[in-house]
Amino acid sequence: MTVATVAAADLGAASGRVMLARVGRDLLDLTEVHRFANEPVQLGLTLYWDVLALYRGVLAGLREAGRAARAAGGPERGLDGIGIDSWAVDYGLLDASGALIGNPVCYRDRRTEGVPERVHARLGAERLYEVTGVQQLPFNTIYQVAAAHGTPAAAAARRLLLIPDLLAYWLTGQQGAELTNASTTGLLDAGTGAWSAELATAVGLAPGALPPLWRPGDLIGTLTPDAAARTGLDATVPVLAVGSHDTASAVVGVPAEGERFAYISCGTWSLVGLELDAPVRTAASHRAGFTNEAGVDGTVRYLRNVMGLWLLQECLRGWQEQGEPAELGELLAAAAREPGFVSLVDPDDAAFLPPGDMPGRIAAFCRRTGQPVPASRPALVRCILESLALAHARAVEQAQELAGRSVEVVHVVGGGARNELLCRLTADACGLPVVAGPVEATALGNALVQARALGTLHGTLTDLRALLRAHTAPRVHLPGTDRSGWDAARRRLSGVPSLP
Ligand code: LRH
Repeated sequence: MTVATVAAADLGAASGRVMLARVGRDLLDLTEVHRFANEPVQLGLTLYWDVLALYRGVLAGLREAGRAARAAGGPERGLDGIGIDSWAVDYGLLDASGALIGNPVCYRDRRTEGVPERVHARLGAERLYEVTGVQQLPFNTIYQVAAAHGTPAAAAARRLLLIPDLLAYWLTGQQGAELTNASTTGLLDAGTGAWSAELATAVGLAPGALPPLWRPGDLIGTLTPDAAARTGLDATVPVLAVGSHDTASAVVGVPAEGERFAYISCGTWSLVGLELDAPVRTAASHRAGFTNEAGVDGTVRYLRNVMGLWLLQECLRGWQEQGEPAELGELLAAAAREPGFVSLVDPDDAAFLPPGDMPGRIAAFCRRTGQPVPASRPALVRCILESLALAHARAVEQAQELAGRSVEVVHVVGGGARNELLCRLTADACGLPVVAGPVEATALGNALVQARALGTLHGTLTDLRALLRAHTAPRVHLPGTDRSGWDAARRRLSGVPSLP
């Protein structure tokens, strides 16, 4: 086929969207056909995802994608392919009949507090890092499973499916685990590329609970009659494995040339790192909190989680809830006029992870570290964005040191690429040009991998990125020449106790 017409379903922690993409050797266009909210629900002590609402959103989006594709003269069956990606680590449990047991728990839930320490006391933190290569964030699947061990739900569980795989199961009836997302769980042995039976057993997973692995590009299955009827698509439409971890798809969607680049996939999180051929599993890398996640085509996503725009999103959500919403564009413009380097926080401080009163927690951080509490909303936003830019720069620098590779450009993709102030501050803090865009890198990466699986495109990630460069127009932010403010800020923050 010379043009592949595919749907990319991309589920983020705040919203989901279905994009219709048309991809050919000299064609790449993407249209958003459906967007829906993704709001976790606090019920009693637990924070859940409303995964059935996500499924409903995906079905509605696929229906819309098929309708739009047919109207534009696309394939008779509606679509040539469907790919699903989402945030990492979270999962649903199935009972012996294949039915979902309860709602998946959100990774920001507090159930894993203190759990990594318990797991490490038994298995050894260093050894876990050697086996999995994965950074030890409290919400990794392995700690969530350990936290739930002994509950009635865990006792009834026969299968664990990560979120995109759960949706693919409902669409096709096939169960599996796509590799890039599986690599975030802390249950995959990076040496063998297979699930670690030892780790699974150690946290109480039933034998066989972890399903066979799919690789990006594999055929998952075709639509069930029910899914076909609900989407108006033909039952022959294939669901294809893509980089189902959103960050893996986003990295495919980085329009880089060559290999001397760092990327920041910037949304709710900032995932900051390098694309490597081999993992870095040194003690220094472990201490610095770097992870080796599986990328598409056997690449390694060597990166660090920086708390990202979550800090700003939570402020906005809080103001909205109090009935005093802010207009983001105006707020960013005002933040750009604020004086710099007044107050800085460490965005990675564990206090910022759960939902809640973000301005209050930032104020508490400032008080604790002897800095002025931001006196206005613009001052608060300036503090958040400067702190994020510094954290980006620190991670870019550390990644280069730890991996022994130097970079000449930083690509910012995802929603954060739209935030000019953040991109400019990041360029200044890194002392490197920032190439900002595409905003929809994840959906583009998802669609490109599908088009290659369908035989429309050929070649390596470099070839896919050449197509991206020809069809997207990223914006370049050059760094300022005066580094003195940033250097002083770095020194100031490195004196703060919560920093490594
Ligand atoms: C970003 C992301 C990130 C994970 C986090 C849970 O959406 O997938 O890569 O660490 O969510």
